[in-house]
Amino acid sequence: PQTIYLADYTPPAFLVEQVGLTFRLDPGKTRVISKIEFKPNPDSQSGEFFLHGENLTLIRAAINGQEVTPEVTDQGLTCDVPDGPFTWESEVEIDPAANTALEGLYMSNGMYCTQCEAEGFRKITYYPDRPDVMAPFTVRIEGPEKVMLSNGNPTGQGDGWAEWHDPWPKPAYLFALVAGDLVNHPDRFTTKSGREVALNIWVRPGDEDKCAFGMEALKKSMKWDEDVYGREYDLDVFNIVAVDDFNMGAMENKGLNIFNSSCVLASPETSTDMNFERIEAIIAHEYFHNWTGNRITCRDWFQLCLKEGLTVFRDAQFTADMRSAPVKRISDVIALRGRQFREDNGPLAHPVRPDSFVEINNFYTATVYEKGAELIGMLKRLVGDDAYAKALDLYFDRHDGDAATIEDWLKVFEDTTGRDLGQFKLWYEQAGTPRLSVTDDFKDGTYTLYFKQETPPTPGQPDKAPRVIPIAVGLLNPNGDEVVPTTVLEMTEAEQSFTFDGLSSRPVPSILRDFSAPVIVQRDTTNKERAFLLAHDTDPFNKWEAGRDLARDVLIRMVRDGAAPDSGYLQAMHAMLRDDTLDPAFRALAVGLPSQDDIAQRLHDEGATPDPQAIWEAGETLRQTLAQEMQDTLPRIYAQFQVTDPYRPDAEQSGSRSLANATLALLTRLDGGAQAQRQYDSADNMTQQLAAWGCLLQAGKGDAATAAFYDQWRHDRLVVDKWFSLQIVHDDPATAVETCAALTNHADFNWKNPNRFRATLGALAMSPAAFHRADGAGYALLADWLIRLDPVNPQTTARMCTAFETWSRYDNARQAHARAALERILATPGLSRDTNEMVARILG
Ligand code: B3K
Ligand code: ZN
Repeated sequence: PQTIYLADYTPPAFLVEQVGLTFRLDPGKTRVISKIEFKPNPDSQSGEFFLHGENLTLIRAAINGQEVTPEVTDQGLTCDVPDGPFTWESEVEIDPAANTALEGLYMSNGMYCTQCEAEGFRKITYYPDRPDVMAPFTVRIEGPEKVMLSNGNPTGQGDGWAEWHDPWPKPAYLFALVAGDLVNHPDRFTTKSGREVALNIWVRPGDEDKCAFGMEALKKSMKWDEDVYGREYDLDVFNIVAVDDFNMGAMENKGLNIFNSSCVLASPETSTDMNFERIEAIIAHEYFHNWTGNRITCRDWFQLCLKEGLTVFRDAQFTADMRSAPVKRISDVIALRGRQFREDNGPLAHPVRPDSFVEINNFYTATVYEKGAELIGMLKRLVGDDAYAKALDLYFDRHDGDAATIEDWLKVFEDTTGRDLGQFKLWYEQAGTPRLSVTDDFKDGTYTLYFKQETPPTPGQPDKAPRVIPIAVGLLNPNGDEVVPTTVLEMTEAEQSFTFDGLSSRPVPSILRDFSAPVIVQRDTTNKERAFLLAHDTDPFNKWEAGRDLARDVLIRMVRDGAAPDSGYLQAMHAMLRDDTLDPAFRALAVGLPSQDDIAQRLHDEGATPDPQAIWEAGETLRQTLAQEMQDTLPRIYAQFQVTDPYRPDAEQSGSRSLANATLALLTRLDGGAQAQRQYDSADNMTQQLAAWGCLLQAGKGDAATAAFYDQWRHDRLVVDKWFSLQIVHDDPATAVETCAALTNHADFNWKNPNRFRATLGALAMSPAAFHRADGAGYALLADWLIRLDPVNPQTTARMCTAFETWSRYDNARQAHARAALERILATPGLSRDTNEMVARILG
C-alpha cells in the first residue's frame, strides 16, 4: 500500500465550476449520471486530468458532448482533455445493496444513504475527490422512494423525482443523499437576520417519538453559534437523518446531516442521561461544522484537525454553557486520558497534524479530535478571550469559501495579536504527551516553582523540542485560603522557574488548573497535601484531580506493594461525599476511580509490568472498602438524591441521578443487590433501569433482570445494544470472554451492524482484565471476529484494532498471545488497507 505525505501536496490540476448529478435509484443497479464543468487551475503546473473512482462500472463518458474512452484503473481514470474549460459527462453503475463497507452509497434497512468523508465520493462517481476542489452541486434523484433528500435547498419534486441545489461550494466529501420510507419531526428556526429555516429530523416510521430532544438541541445550537461566534445558518432547510448502519457517530454533510441512530434518537424510557448529553453534544458538533468544516474546509486530509479540533472545542464550550462547565471539563479530561493519552503513549502515536498516512480513515483519532481541541483551548488561554474572539472573526472573514491549512489558522492569531506562534506550532507537529515535572522551594517569603518538560519518543520522532505550555497555577495558604488566584505561567524552555513574592508562609500549589495543557504532571507530593487540595482548592478541576491523584496513588500501592487501602483516602472521600455544598454530579465523578488502563499505564511508566487481573482486583477491593467506610452515609445520600419530578435529562436531574447511582453501586457491595433490585423493579427511565441492572450484574445477581430486560426491549435495537454490552462489561473478567463469545451466537447478534458489533466485541475490548486475560482468549476471540469483519467493513475493523495498542506493556506470555493474534490478522489474505496499516503500526 502507498503512503501519502503532507510534503507532497500539490494543487489540483482542474477546478470544478459546477456539478450536476442524476441518480436513478435501484438497490443493485443504481445509475449515476454526472455533468461537471471543469476549468484548468492556474495554480497548477500539472495539467493531467485524473478523476478518482472505485468500484464503478463506467457506462459512458463524454467531453463537450463527444464520447470519449478514458483510461480506467481500479483507482480512477485519466483522459485527454481540451485546452481551457470543458464539460465532462459520465454515467456509471453502482451496487448500493452490496455495499457493506458503509462508505459511498449504501443501503440500511431498505433506505439509501451515503457516507463520503473522507474518500467515499469516489465510490459514487468519477470525480476529483479531494477537499480542495469545491463546487456548487445540483442533484436530481429518481426513484419510487417517498422521501428523497440531498444537500442544499429543494428546488422541485414530483412523482418519482426530487431536485436539490446547494449554492455553497463544497468538497465532495460533504455530498449526501438519502432516500427511503422516512417520516419527519418538523420545526422552524429564524436566524438573527430573519432567515426562516425549515428543520427536520427524518427517521424510520415508529421512531417519531424519539426526535423532540434532538430538535431542541439543534435549535439551541443554532442560537448559541449566533450568540457566541456570530455564525448564522445559510440555507432554507436543515435536515437530519437517523440511520441504523453507520460507521461512526454522525456526519456534517451540508444541510443534510446523517446520524447514527444511536446519536440522535432519544426517549427517557430508552436512553440514559449520558445518551441525552452525548446526543446534544453531537448534534451541536455537526451543526457547528457548518462554519468550521463546511464554509471553511481543509485543504487536504492532513489538516483534518483544522475542522475537527476546532469543532470539538466549540461543542465543548456549548456543553459547558448548557450544563456544568466543571463537570464537562472533568469528563473531557477523563476521556482524553482514557483514549488520547493511551494513543499518544503507544505505537499509534501521531501528531495532531500527521505528516503521512496510508488510509486516512485511520486518522479520525482521539489525537486529531480531542488533543486537537486541547490545542485550541491552549491557544485561547495564551492569547486571552478577546483576542481569541477577534482571531476567529478574522478567520471566518478571511477564509470563508476556502480550503485552509493549520498555517492559515495560526496566521489569523499571529495577525490579531502580533505574537509569533512558531513554537506553538510544535503542538501540531510533535506527537507524544509531555511529562511536566514540578519541584518547589520557599525562602524569605518567595515561593519558586521549577518546571521541567520532557516528551518521550514516539514512532518516527525520537527527539522532541520544548513546547510552549500554558500552566495555570493558584496558591493556597496552609489555612485553605487562596493567596494567589489563577495565573497562567507561560513555559517555553525545557526547564524554567517562576517565583511568587511576598508570601507569609509556604503555600500549597494548585498546578495545571482547569487542565490548562494536555500534559502529565509529575510531582512528589504527599497524600496529606492531596487531601488538603481536595478539601480546599477553588479550582473545581484540580479539586477533582486531587481526589483522583489520591485514588491512583492508593491503587498503585495496592497493586505494586500489596498495601491496604489508605485510610486518609477513605476519609477524604467520605468527607467529600457528605459535603452538601458540592454539586452532586461533581461528587459522583470524584467518588469514581481512575481507569484500569490508567493504572496500567502508570505502572508501565514506572518500569513495572502491569498485571491487568491484579489491577481489576485492587479496584474491586477499594470499592468494597469505600462502601464499608461510607456505610452509614450511603443510604442517606441515595435517598436524598432520588428524583421525584417528571424525568428531565438536564444537568440538574442527571447530576442527582448520577450521584444516587454511584451510591447504589457502593450500596450493592453491602446489601448484595437488594436495593438495586428494588430500583430495577420500579425504574421508569433507562438511566435508573440500566444502573440498577448493572449493579445486579456486578453482584452476580443479574440473571432474572437480564432475561426481563431482553423481553421488555427486544424490539428496540438501540436498547438491545445496551443489553449486549452490559453483560460483558459487568461480567467477572474470568468469564467475560466466554460471555462475549456466547453472545455472538445470539440470534440478535447482527455482526454486520457496527453498533451491534461494537456493543459486543467493543465491550470486551473495553474491559482490560477480560481482554488481556492471561491465556490469550480475549485476544484470540477479537482477532477471529476482526478477521471475519474485515472483508465486510474495513473501517470498523481497523478502528477496533486499537484494542491491541497497549499490548507491549504486558508480560511476555501475554505479549506472545497478542503478537500471535495480531500476526494472524496481518497474514489474512486480502486484508484491507485500513486494517493492514493499523496492525502493522501496532506491531511496530
Ligand atoms: N466528520 C465526521 C467523521 C467522518 C469519519 C470518516 N471516517 C464526523 C465528525 O467529526 O463530525
Ligand atoms: Zn467533526
